[in-house]
Amino acid sequence: MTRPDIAPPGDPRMTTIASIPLSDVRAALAQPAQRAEARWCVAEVAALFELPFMELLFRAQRTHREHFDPSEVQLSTLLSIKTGGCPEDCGYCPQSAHFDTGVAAGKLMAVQEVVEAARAAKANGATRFCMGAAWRSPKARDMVPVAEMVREVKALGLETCMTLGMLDAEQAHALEQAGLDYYNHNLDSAPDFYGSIIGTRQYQDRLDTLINVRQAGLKVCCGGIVGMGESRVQRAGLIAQLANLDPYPESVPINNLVQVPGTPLAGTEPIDPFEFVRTIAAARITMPRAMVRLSAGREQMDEALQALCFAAGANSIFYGDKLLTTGNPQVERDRALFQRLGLRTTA
Ligand code: SAM
Ligand code: DTB
Ligand code: SF4
Repeated sequence: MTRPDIAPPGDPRMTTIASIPLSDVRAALAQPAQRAEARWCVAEVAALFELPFMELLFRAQRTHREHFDPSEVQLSTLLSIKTGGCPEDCGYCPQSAHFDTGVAAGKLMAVQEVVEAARAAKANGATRFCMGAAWRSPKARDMVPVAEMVREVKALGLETCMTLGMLDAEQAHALEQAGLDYYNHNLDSAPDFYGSIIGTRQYQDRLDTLINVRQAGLKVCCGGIVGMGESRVQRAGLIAQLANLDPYPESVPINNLVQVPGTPLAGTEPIDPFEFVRTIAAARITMPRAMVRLSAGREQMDEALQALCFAAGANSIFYGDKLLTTGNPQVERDRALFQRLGLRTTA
């Protein structure tokens, strides 16, 4: 479906829209659920990126306000429950065994240690606890302790999220039965850029895991990374892929590459900060009801840039002094930022 709201004035596509009966256009605008299910083509998303910055920000802010309180931010805390030694070769990742990054391979944490970390996250104000493992996919023997972690963390009154790599249908079902709320599995990049970043797993593998997660009745957390040397059209390609998932993810983490020495992507030309904000805005416009998370890379950003991300429709962050293996702003610094911006955190 062509969207009347993204064609700039004078754009020839307006002629196409003019040829659609007005009643159809009105019906589409009146039924948000239908609009959300409409497919976005890469060119349409690229057209969003091409808008003048202020225009893009205004459109994103307008969409944000239709569905959310723009002064509210949701806090998720991450914990690496199994660090390093991963057999995959994701070119951005400090935990891949293919690269020498100084991250030591560890074992799966004990359930009670995980529960203690979750308790501390809750005491600090987080509402979601996301547990990540450096696996290609969980082994059968891992599923029992992992399910136990979900049950115990959920019992603390936190939303639970896990990111364990690829899942088959049975594993997704087992996690759902344990009470998992969200599964994080990122598409990471546009399909035509993906192969230059990761060789050990195909784009289709990721889509298959997302299908298994959805079919098990879990909520989907799925996003990507920018600043890996991709083009603007490829950033638009990532956003279009995410927005065209049916339904689109409930949570969309937008990561800015954290460059870690030893990974193949260390030394990549960093993305223009305004281009990062544009990516957030495009995610907000194309996935209006999703939680759009300003994810990795915040420690390298100043407060003004983070504020622009919130203005562009980000309404969630990773909160806590650490991401998985790299740093994140200290909680005191984040609290001061919320105070300065008059942001409230989700209770
Ligand atoms: N091993 C599992 C997997 O890949 O699905 C789960 C953990 S993995 C670390 C989760 C996500 O973290 C990746 O998909 C990627 O989007 C993000 N990530 C990893 N390293 C990053 C980096 N250096 N900068 C930004 N995001 C990163
Ligand atoms: C996501 O999209 N970003 C998080 C979470 N999902 C698992 C991970 C960021 C990792 C950054 C690099 C590190 O700390 O190792
Ligand atoms: Fe392994 Fe996940 Fe890192 Fe890829 S992103 S190397 S799968 S931990």
